[in-house]
Amino acid sequence: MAKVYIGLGSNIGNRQQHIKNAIHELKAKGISIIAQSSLIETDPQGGPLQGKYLNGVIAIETNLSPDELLHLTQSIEQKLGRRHRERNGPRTIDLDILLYDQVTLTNSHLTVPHPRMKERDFVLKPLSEIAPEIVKDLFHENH
Ligand code: A4P
Ligand code: MG
Repeated sequence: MAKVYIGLGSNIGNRQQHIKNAIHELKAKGISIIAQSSLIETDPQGGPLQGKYLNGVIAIETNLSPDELLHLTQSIEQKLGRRHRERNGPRTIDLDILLYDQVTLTNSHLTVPHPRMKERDFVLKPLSEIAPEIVKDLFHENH
């Protein structure tokens, strides 16, 4: 089983409900949720003028490979009504694979660890709530 951290973000409509629905969809696909941060309201970073986000992080356990998991998270984004693909633009739900065990990988559609997570308080804050030691390590490893 791999332990994976997933970042959740929503800034359209009933943001809390979208996040709940995404977690429900993951469970329905056999994924165990082993930790869940609180949800925080955050100012949008990058992209066009848009509403505030609700952000959180969950820890899951899965037998899916990184690519299979991306496929699943993208199908959940689609199912929950994410249609606009504007980069950094508003979205009903965004699921980012932050960390997958100790795996480091880059291919045409997936980079793990998520390349921008270290610059983003809306990721680091909820992540440090459920995995403080990981956040500490992130900043010690590469210096
Ligand atoms: N992709 C590559 N690596 C990954 C990964 N580790 N996890 C690819 C998920 N996807 C990954 O993503 C674009 C492509 O990234 C995917 O097709 C996938 O193959 P997307 O979700 O379609 O587009 P996006 O999310 O708009 O772009 P991007 O570059 O992923 O942006 P981020 O990093 O997700 O940031 N401000 C606040 N306050 N809160 C937020 O949640 N989110 C963003 C989006 C910007 N500003 C924000 C927030
Ligand atoms: Mg994304």
